[in-house]
Amino acid sequence: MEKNKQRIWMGIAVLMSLTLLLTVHTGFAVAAGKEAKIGLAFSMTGAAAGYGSTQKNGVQLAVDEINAAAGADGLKLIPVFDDDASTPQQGINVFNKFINADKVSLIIGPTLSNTAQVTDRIAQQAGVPVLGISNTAKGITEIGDFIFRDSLTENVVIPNTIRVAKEKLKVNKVALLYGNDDAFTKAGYEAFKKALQDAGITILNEQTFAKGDRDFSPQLTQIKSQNPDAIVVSALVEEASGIVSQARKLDIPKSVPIIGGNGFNSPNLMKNSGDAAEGVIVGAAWNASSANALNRKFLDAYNSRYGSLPDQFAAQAYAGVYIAYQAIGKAASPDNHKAIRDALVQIKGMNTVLGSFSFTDGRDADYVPVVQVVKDGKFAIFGE
Ligand code: 1QQ
Repeated sequence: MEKNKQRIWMGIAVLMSLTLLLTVHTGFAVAAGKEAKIGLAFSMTGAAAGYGSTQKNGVQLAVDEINAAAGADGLKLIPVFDDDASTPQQGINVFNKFINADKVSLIIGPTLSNTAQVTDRIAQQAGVPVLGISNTAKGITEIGDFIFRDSLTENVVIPNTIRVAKEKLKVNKVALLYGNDDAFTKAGYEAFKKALQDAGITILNEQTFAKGDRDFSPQLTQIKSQNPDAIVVSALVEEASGIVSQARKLDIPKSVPIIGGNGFNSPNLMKNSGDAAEGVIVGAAWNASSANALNRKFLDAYNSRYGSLPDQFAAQAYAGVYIAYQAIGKAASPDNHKAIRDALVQIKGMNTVLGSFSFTDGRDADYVPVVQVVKDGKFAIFGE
């Protein structure tokens, strides 16, 4: 009888030390040895397809690193990718599938704010956490307390861009051109307008276009006739590329810079517009030249796997997976959406490829933006 009791106590002691060992090694007290599905809704087709493929690359790289490091006992991620087709309707289908069929721990995406402003309501209602990695329009995280993002908003990035442009380029009067059929391009326009007004810069002219437009010569001809110091553009990369190319074809000289918002942050701008893109100025949440050690490692790993350097969208995706993993790992179980949400709120000063990362009280990203200029076909830090 005594012997049996002793054995039971020994068993308990061994179990406890094993748990302790696992906790010390992985940092995850309870979720060790488990798997968590994450849903990834990216635009692989449609108007925002220029962003989806590098987002997917960034996620895949982070997931593979995490799973390799987790070993046999650690928490592993199972990525479930789906194409949101750049439309709210397809975004809704994908979110419903992630929530009801795949039963994911957390959703990363969708690519566009225009889609997120609809899909995130579904996740909020279901109590499933969402981490946006490229949504920059205002109002996304206000949808509810399950909605987070690691992308800096246009309201944070644009005032900084305009301030630096005014200082360095002596911009006093501009023309403003924006897409009026998209939540992001409209939010970018409003952010630019306010930043320009606050900086005391005159807006000579406001022009609009829509997704899928190919000919911007009517707007640009009018803009040219008013001799602005710069042209300020809020557009997704397809339309941005057309505007940049056609401005130079219409002989608006490069001494009149084009200043863009987040839609310009894709290397597709240079691929599509070639030399015309030289000198374009764009505020961003990340630049490849960031000296942070984690970032150097990320650049090498991405480059050796995909044969190209990552863009801002890949970096935000890669950081997003690590942020999600940390929160899921802290939760009692990958099914406990509320605990994952609560763990996301706690993330402060996390070392990521975006720099030291925290969420604001409003679940937006809190880190420092940069201003870039296109130089020799690449995004360089403006003024360096
Ligand atoms: C948004 C954006 C796009 C340019 C990124 C894909 O910032 O929709 O919010």
